[in-house]
Amino acid sequence: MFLDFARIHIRSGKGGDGHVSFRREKYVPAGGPDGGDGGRGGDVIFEVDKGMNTLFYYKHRYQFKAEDGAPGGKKRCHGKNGKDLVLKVPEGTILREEHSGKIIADMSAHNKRQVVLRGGKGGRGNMNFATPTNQAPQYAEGGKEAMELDATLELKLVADVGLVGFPNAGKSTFLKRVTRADPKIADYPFTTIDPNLGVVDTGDGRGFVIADMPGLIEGASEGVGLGHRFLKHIERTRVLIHIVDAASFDGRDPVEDVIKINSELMKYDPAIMEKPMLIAANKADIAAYDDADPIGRIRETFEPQGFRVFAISAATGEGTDALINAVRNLLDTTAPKQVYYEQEYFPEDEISSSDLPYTIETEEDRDGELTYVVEGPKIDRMLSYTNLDSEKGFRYFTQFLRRSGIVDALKERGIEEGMSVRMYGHVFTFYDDEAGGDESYE
Ligand SMILES: Nc1nc2c(ncn2[C@@H]2O[C@H](COP(=O)(O)OP(=O)(O)OP(=O)(O)O)[C@@H](O)[C@H]2O)c(=O)[nH]1
Ligand SMILES: [Mg+2]
Repeated sequence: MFLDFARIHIRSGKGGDGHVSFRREKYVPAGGPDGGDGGRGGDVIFEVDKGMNTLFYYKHRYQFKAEDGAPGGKKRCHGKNGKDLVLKVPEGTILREEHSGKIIADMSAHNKRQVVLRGGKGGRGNMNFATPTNQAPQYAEGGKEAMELDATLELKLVADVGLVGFPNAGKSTFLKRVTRADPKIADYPFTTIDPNLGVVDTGDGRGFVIADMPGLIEGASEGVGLGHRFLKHIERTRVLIHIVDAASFDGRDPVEDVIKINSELMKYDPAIMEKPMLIAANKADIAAYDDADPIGRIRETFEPQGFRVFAISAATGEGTDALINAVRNLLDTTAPKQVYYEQEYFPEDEISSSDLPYTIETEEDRDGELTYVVEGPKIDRMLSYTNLDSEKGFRYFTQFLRRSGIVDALKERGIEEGMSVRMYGHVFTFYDDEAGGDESYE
């Protein structure tokens, strides 16, 4: 079954916790800290699978999760890294953040593989925290949080040829005639409600893919009818066949029909009308007997405008070979033009400082020195994605602390310059520089 839309929830792996332990050797009464680091959480990666052409796999699956990193062990043992989760999608799949609709990844053109969510870093074991004043650190870093988000997958069809036209014009009948596809055909409008794909076998190995679309109607570019949902699929096709019912009995004029559809396409996206378009005057088996000569009028109107017009009967097959040949030749001379969407949602930047639960506690050591301990999931996450060793990263982090009100909250709790602040194993010395300078990092 063809499916061009799915909703999923993805989550990367959490980093493994760092370990707290101390070396135990014969004859060495108190060994140094030897707690190892936790493993990295797995990434969530999207990858194009050339063999897939539908999102059906995602119809009944919703939760996708990469593996968590394993905790560190004693004797400096590094926890195992979590396995990445690789999600296969058909070429032309667009991944969006569900709530904003922003694009995270367009799996087309050169983009065959994209890391979408990074796993959390492993926490450092206590072997990293020995200092001259504290040779037996009792703490280790927790593994960093995973990232998760709700996403939608949408398949932009990658067909060479798109069929456009009013409902009932004979698009599906044409697809069935020239390919092995078996679309639903009926003599009432809006028979087709999902795009159908078919492969034209030209016998010389140069086959191509045709996409049959639901019929368009006036106002489609503004969302009227069903067809507008599928206009986006037409964007990626290279050649269009505009199928018009030349034998329409219900008082419609085929020349007007072609003009109306073209104007909807133009309104939706002028680039669509830059694609080569062939006009197929369909139902020639009946239209040929019409005294008003509809096929002649279509030719007279559109050929001078540079369109090639083919009289065909999708029902009998008459004229379809000539049309298919013309399409084949056009494809040979038109370079594949692809629309590629740039990423506009970066999961790692979306960690906002608003809505930020955190706790502040104080610890007193034997000498009565106070350490402020600040914890909260977003702080934890922030630390896992920020490189505090780089000046830029450190500045970013301190700005975050200030913006989020944590600095003010610490002051309310009576912190003074020179006191220590600990956040998930990182120890900072507090300096409040009124001019907005940075706390320094020990
Ligand atoms: N006589 C004749 N009838 C045709 C021809 N092509 C299609 N029809 C008939 O026209 C009706 C509509 O055909 P479809 O192929 O379903 O039309 P469509 O363009 O796919 O319609 P939608 O899916 O609603 O957009 C059906 O009853 C077909 O049998 C033709 O060449 N000659
Ligand atoms: Mg149809």
